Amino acid sequence: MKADIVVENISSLVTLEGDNKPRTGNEMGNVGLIEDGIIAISDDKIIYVGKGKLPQDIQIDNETKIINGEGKTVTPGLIDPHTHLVHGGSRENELDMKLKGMKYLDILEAGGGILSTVRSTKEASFDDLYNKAKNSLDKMLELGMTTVEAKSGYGLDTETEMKQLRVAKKLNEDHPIDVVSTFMGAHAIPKEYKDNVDGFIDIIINDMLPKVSKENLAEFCDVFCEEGVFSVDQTRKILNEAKKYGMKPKIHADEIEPLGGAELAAEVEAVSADHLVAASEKGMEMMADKGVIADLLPGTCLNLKIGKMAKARKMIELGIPVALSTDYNPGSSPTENIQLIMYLAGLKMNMTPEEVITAVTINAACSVDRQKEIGSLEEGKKADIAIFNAPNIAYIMYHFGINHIDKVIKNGKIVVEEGKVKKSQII
Ligand code: IZC
Ligand code: ZN
Repeated sequence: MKADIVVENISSLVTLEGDNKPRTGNEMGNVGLIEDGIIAISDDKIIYVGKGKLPQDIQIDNETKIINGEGKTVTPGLIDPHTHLVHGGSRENELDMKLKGMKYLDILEAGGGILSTVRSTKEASFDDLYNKAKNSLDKMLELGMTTVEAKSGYGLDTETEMKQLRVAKKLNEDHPIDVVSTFMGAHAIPKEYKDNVDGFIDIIINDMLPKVSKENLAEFCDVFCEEGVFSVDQTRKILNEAKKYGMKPKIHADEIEPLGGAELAAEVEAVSADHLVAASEKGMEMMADKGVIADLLPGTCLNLKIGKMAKARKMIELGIPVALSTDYNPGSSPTENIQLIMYLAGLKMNMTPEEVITAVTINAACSVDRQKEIGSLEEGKKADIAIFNAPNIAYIMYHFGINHIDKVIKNGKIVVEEGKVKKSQII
């Protein structure tokens, strides 16, 4: 077979080779590292991963692009399984309130927070939302991300929820990054339903879910299960309905208050429970038992000034597969920078560099149910590859606050060079 691209002499080739299952416990530290590695690509697939030279049956000719991997770390393209990518406006006006000590849920209660972004998103046209989200996707690609989950939830009415999801679908078609969609109509309670939450849930169940499903706009369904937002019973009801349409459950669980979101995630066999800063020990044990992925978002904890982080070490010890995300959104985590999240996971949650890489590759792939195609560098998988200007993975997390990406290969095409999106990729 002929190779179109070969990356050779790779100082640290991090393959994550394995069985396409979420990694737990000690397995999270085993990243399949090859020193002096080599990887070959044909069309959009990986055809060889190994050490030293290519075997005889892989041909190269003068059309083959050869990349020197000396001094570089090569990993699977990074995957972000939790973002609120598509939204209108920004919320820098809340910074002052936050610095004066006002809490996230109090800002929401006063009609700001998510509800402020709902107003901006309703006002925005399809093109406004598309262009803003595309800009973020370009930044994400430059930071090494090749697959990103994107939630709705800034419409809270059927039409605007569907507008957000249609934007995500179009971006998935147009942009090099793969966008995986999640319906999150249950993200906040609209003001007009403040005293009639069940009325709003009826709309989610009887209007939004059937229409979103009919247009095939979402693969997952998520609910913000939190004090003053949706209760455990309400979350259960919505997710059980979503399952009837084939949507896989995710939960914003125990982000601020210990409501029992982790327990519910185990009960409904959610693919992931996200945040979990306030999760109970029993909830964590139940998640471990059911194999629910803990998707942790340390950037949000930092930015909300909540003064603590999810107990990543405890979760790994209990055998919960851990993934990491930016939670990119205009309120609690306005950053596209997964490399910054990787740094925080290490320095603030004591995850090792190996565990962190596992959490943003194979475990993140499992969190968006794409583990058969992406998340590791193995023969037959998609050629989604991040090449870092770093001799090893520890260096990426140690030298913090900058972008370490040299190149990104997506579907077998070089889409980022010297840390910048190639012009031909810009639609
Ligand atoms: O816009 O504040 N936590 N949802 C739940 C968010 C944060 C996003 C936001
Ligand atoms: Zn979120």
